[in-house]
Parts: sequence; structure tokens; C-alpha cells
Amino acid sequence: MWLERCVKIPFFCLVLICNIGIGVHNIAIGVHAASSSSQDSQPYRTGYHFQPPKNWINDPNGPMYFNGVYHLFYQYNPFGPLWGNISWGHSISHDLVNWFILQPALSPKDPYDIGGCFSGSTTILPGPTRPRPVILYTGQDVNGSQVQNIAFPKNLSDPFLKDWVKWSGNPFLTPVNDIKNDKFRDPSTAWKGPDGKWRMVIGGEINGHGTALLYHSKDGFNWTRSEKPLHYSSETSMWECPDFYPVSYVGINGLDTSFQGNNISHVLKASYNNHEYYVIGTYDPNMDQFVVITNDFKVSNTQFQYDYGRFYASKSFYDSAKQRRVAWGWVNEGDSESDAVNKGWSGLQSFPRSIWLSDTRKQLVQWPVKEIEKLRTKQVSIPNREVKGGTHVEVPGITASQADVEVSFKLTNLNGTELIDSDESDPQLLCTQKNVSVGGSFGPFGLLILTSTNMTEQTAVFFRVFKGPNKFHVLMCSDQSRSSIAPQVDKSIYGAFVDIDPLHDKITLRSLIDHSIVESFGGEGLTCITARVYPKLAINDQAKLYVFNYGTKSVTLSSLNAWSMNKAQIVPMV
Ligand code: DQQ
Repeated sequence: MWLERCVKIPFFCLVLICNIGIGVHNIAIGVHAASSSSQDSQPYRTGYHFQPPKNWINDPNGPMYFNGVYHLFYQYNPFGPLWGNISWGHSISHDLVNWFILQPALSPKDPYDIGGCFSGSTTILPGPTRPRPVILYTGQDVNGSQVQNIAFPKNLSDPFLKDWVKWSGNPFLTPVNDIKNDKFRDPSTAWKGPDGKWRMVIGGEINGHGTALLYHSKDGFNWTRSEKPLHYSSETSMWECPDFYPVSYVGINGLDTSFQGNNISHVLKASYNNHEYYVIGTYDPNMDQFVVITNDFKVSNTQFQYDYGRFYASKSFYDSAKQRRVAWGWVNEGDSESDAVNKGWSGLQSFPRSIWLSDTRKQLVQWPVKEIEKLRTKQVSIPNREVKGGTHVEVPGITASQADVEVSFKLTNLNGTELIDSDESDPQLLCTQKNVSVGGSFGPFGLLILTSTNMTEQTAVFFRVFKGPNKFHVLMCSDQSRSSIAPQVDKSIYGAFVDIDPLHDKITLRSLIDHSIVESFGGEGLTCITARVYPKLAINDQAKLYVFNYGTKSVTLSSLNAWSMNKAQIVPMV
């Protein structure tokens, strides 16, 4: 409640004193309200995606809910807009939407992390008298080797856990035997097995294979390596930021990382090849055996990924307050280093996503956490209507550069669907070959986002339906090829299939639009694609939003709801 009262107060003053009502604490909050002039000079800063006021960020680290407070740590350079001086930035929230930024929790100052406090996780251990969180993180030591370290809160009675102390036993693991000194990093959240011992995985590469190295510990501090890794793949190289957690067969609730029981599967996620690949399998905690039941890890556009766009080094946690699993990913920039220097910042966190197992039990579903809805303001709706081939319809009256849009399409027949000759086509390639300017029969239809008045700039997020030898395929594309008239920014086209039946299921799309990021969720969250864009014309109130259908066949727009979004309050605590 205290945090809620703080952030509900209007944000126009420079320094705001918020009485948090516990003990004698008063928090002075330095407020950097977004004036329209700052948005004019910084059109790519976001309104509701997490980013500090300036400087570099990358991977989300150690998210957790502890004593009524959400904590998000992240790779952070306190001194500039490019990667370096890697520290653990630290922010706290009561709702995953509005954040107070604290001083970095970890800085690279000790021989075992002087080259950087790299990624890691938090685990809430029982503690001598009460539960206490510990950070497990990778340090780059004086010799440039990657070693594993521990830190814990200095004062458990501090509701914000502002200060963290590095353990005197650091480093607790160093790269030995077959582990290379630059391929050993990113410890996961630990989980407890039936024998009472903790387990965790560390990302690595053994004999050239991407590997989740497995470790055991009685107390969470002293760890020994298991003979066998939890999993590895001969088809990939180094794995970064592994994440391992249970998912339930029933409903959308999440499970604590240590949960054991029936009717669950386990997810293993590994970061490589600039993407977040995951597999689903069965985990036997007695034998520490993980058997994959989906396609196994490889480098392929058809292998399941959390997100088929810009989204990397993600980290999930179990939110015991709302019984859900929540994940964030780092969304990096698509402009240049000199642009980062000019902007004074680089990198965003995705909007936090709830994550659960789909009904088929073969895939994950992701959806922005519900709290996002508190930022929704003006709503515009378009009721059921036909969208004829070759047309677009403006969605008027919202702040189209800072919006949340949900749209749903229905196809009544699939006569005349475009054919593809394989059921294993590469979706990324298909989206590139058939970008928004290539008309089809059912599709492209979807949203034209961050579109300029003359339509030269537009980010097209759309669907196309194909008929393969054995089934229909719904392709989802995020086409950035016309997203900016600036020549030098990245304009990749991303694509993936959505595992739905286009004859019976509605084809749904939700896009979180926030100035320079478009996070899109297709098929109710089965397929996610995040893009970064740098329009020159379609900025702030010059941006427009359209529904379009450039196929030859009509599609039914079942519903469209779009909301202008308020700015989240992301402010340093001073
Ligand atoms: N980023 C961190 C590493 C991790 C990589 C360094 C992934 O710990 O492997 O900033 O983006």
C-alpha cells in the first residue's frame, strides 16, 4: 500500500515527499515527469516500458516478489549508454507497472567481479530465522574468467532491500576441467528437490555444445557439479541465461520453481543465436532427469521461441502474490552506437508477461500482466464489420504512438487460400518474401502501426493464411521494412506461425505500441514478436493506426478495442 500511495500522487513537482506510513520513513522521490518537450527531443523513449532515465541496460536479472515488493534487477552501465561497467541496476514496484529506481545493488569492485557483475538470478532461501533472498550471479574476475558469486541483503528489515552484501566466500565456483573460462555464466533460480537439496543450472558450452550445467547444494551457498548436465544440445553452441521451471496442466496459474507434483511439465529455456528458445519436458527430481517432449534445441525458425523478434536473455520468476509466473526479456536497439550516444541511453525491458502452458501442453502462452490495464485511458472500439480486400480503415482518436490494441478477425471460408508446398516452411523467410506490399488471398491483414500521415512510414503486423499439403497455416509477420525513412536503422522482417485453426478459431492480435517498441501477441499469446522502430515522421501525435486488409478476399473484423496509454511512473528514489 505504501508504494501505491507514493505512485498515485500526481507527478508535476520536482521532488515529492511521500509518507510511507511505516515507522518513521519518509521517501524523497526525485521526479522526472515526461514533459512534451522531452518527448519531442527524445521521440524513442518509451511511455510504459521499463527503462532508466539514461544509460545502458541489457538482461533482466533476478526478478522476485519479496515481502510485498516486486524487485527487478538488470544489467546496467551507470556511466554511459554503451555496454560496460556492468552492474546490477535495481528497481522496485508494487504493481510491475510503476517503478522506483534505487542505487545499483551490485557494482564491479571486487577481484572476482571487477570485469563486470554479469547475469544471474535470485532464490528465496529459508534463512536462519526468516526467509532471505540471495543473488547468484556471474562475475568476470581479474583474469577475465567467469566465476560464480553470491550476494544477500544487508538488512532484511529494509522493505526495499536497498543494500546488498557480497559473500565472503566468493567466488563459490570457478571454471575447471572441461569448462572454458569464458563459457560459464548466468546461474538460474535454484529449486529444491525431494531430498531437500537445492539445484540450479548455469549456462555453458561443453565440447562445443550448448549446455545447462547442473549443480547441487545443501545450503544454497556451497555447490557441487553433477556428473551429468540437466540438458545439452549438439546442434547449438553456448547457452546463456538458462531458466528452468514447472508449468501446470490446469489453468493459467504459475507454480513455484520448487513445486513437485502431478499434472505438470517443466520448461527449459536457453538463450543463443539472439533468441529465446524453449523446450517442454518431463522432469524427474529424484534422478534429476529431464526428458524433452517437444522438438529439442536447435537453431531454427520453427523451434519454439518466447518471441520471434527482438527479445533476449529473459528471466522468469514465480509471483506468489498473484500465483503466476512472470517473464521479462531484454529488447535491444536497432539503431547505431552513435545513436545510443546521442540519445544517452540504450535498451528496454519488455513489458512483463504472464507465462503458462497452452491447452495442447506443447507450447507456452504469454500475455502482458493484467496490471497494464491501469494505464489504459481513452478507448476506441470498432464493432463487427467486413474489411474488403485492398482497403484500410483508420482507428481514430487515440494516442497511436502510446497505445494498447486488441483486434480479432474471423474468416468464414478458406476457398482460394494461397498454397505452399511444404508444411515445414520457414516462416521468417515467408514473411520476408511476402512482405506487406505483396498481396495474397487471405492476407496480409492486420494493423498498420506507427504510420505517418502520408503512409510512407508504417510498421505492419499482419497475418496470412496458407494451405500446405496436410493443413492450413496461419503466418504472423512483423514487417519493419517501411518503419522509418531513416536509412541506417534496422528494418528486419520477423515471422512465425500461429498454431490455430483458421476456419474455427478467431485470429487475434494484441500490440503494445510504445514510441519505438511494438510488442505483438498473436493467437491469444501463442506467438509473440517484438520489434524496435525509429520513425522520423510517425512520432508522438503524428502517428496513426490503421486496420488493413491487402489480400483479395474479405475478412471479418470481429472486434477492435484500442486504448491510449498513460505514462508509467519510473522514477529514481533519492
Ligand atoms: N549478458 C550478460 C551475460 C549474459 C549475456 C552480460 C546475455 O551474463 O550471458 O551483460 O545477454
